[in-house]
Amino acid sequence: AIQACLFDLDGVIVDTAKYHYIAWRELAQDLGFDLTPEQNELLKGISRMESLDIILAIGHVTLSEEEKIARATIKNARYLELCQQMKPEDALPGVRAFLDELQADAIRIGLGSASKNARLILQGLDMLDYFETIVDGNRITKGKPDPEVFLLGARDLNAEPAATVVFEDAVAGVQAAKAGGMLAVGIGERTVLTVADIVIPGFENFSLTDLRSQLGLI
Ligand code: G16
Ligand code: MG
Repeated sequence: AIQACLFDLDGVIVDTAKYHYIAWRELAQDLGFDLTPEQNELLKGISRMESLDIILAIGHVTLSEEEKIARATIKNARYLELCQQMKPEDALPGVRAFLDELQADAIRIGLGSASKNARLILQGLDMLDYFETIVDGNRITKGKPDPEVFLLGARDLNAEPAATVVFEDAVAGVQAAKAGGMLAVGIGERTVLTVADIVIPGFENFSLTDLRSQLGLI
């Protein structure tokens, strides 16, 4: 039986990638180069400082450690400013209904995100109360694809990894779930999320019964 479900934040609960993209693109342009939407894809699920390193490599720019921290701080301030527009209606379609179903079935719910802003974002969506535990970028020492983020989440919820389902839109996140011995539901495309147990386009018209049957649990 499913004991717990762990959710990634960006790309699963809400589309914050569009705000990350605007803020990262401004940082790149300040340094004299552009960042394409395709390049932004590479940053999904990746921590802030690792994302910066990838962007600097794209632009062939080298910065001192101090300068990197300063630029990342400006980017984050801009990102948070953009996130202020976020309202409860911005939760991705079907997510709330799916969380309601899990609660009604006493399946425990946690968040596993690389973001250091996870709490703020959930607050903006008015969704904090769904999550019994939040494992975010402030708590982990190793980013996805390391399983740490999800193993901590499962432990917090007293769930066995094999009875825990992870919902992830990023390749690194799906890999993290599988490395932790969990069931992985990819949100996106099968061709991209190759190691997921099942892949769905999103939570619209997706029920707990669908989850169980697609995972072969009933
Ligand atoms: C998210 C995003 C990443 C972002 C990371 C860190 O991860 O997908 O693009 O770089 O958080 O975010 P912040 O700068 O807010 O700490 P996830 O794991 O929620 O998809
Ligand atoms: Mg994500």
